[in-house]
Amino acid sequence: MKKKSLALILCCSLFFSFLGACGANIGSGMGDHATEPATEEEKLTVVGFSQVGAESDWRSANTESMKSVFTAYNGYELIFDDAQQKQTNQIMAIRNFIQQEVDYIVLAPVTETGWDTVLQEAHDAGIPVIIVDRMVDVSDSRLFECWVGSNFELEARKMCEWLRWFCVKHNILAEDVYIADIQGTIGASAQIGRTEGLQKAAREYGWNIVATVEGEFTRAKGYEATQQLLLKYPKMNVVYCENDNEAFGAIEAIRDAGKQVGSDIKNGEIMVLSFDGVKPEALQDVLDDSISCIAECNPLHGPRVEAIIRKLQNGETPQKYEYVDEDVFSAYEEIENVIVDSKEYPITLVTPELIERRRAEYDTGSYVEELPDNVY
Ligand code: GYE
Repeated sequence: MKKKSLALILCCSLFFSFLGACGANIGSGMGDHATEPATEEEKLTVVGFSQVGAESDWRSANTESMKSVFTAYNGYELIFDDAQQKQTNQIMAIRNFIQQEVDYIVLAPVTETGWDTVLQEAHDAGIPVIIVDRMVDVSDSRLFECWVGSNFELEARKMCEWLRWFCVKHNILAEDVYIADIQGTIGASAQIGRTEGLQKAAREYGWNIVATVEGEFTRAKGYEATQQLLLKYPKMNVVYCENDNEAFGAIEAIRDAGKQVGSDIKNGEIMVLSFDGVKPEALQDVLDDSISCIAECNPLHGPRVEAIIRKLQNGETPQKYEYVDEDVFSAYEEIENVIVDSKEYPITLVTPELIERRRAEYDTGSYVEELPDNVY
């Protein structure tokens, strides 16, 4: 894409310079957009992106992924708005985008409900809306073009299958499993799916859920919640964190309470489970047995949303709901895969090499720019 854009922009520049329109100034595509008024041919596509906030590593990677794709170099002007986890801010941002007559609105909604009115306004203004990450629950699905994100309940079910097999392999009885669920932001699709997946598995396998508490997807809340849970529920031996940042807080709280983090729950360790697997630190925790298993949640939606916008610009109809493929990470070789709804999902073994790769990707910025296989 970048190469194509660059080629196009260079061609335009050359053409106009031959006509004398641009004088001798034939610079890079990025320089042209930044310093010169765009010609009709070079007009940037304006995208308003309402982002939830900056609550987690997942979110930061998601923001970076969007920013790295929607650049002037690639033919876009991105108007980015951080809603600080508040739906009212998102509604305000969307209204501003409508007033500014952006070409596309991209919404990463904080919760599922409460979007009908503002999306109707965008619809009436003729601005296509693309939903990314969490879903919206609206009465008329024509209020948005399409959605791209993760299957959060599937993530949870893969995780629970891993836990089930771990218990089988280590002779841990279901009745001896005491789980606390530290939930994400209540009403967010990621919370709803991950909580439901656990509840269903607990019912099916006979695990005890000792508590279900809010953690807002943050490290601070993960710490605070775990601290209180440890005091209230001495039998708790599994902390099911609905994202990595909560898990980082939970690990710290367990250690601060003088207890051991780890998978050996038969001998008093407290197992931490998590979702996302974004930062190398999270994978390192898996290797160190501080987090026993992570169900991956992929934040690299920038190229996916861009592919959707290109389709819309070409008059094509994108798929209404696009789920991305995701891994499960663990350092236990004995569980090679899990089966959910008759489909087999491999478990990716976390190794020092895998962590190094992720670290290098982070250091060079290639993690956020990575073009996932299933985009084109
Ligand atoms: O798992 C969490 C973030 O909606 C998938 O939100 C996203 C979740 C992600 O804050 O870390």
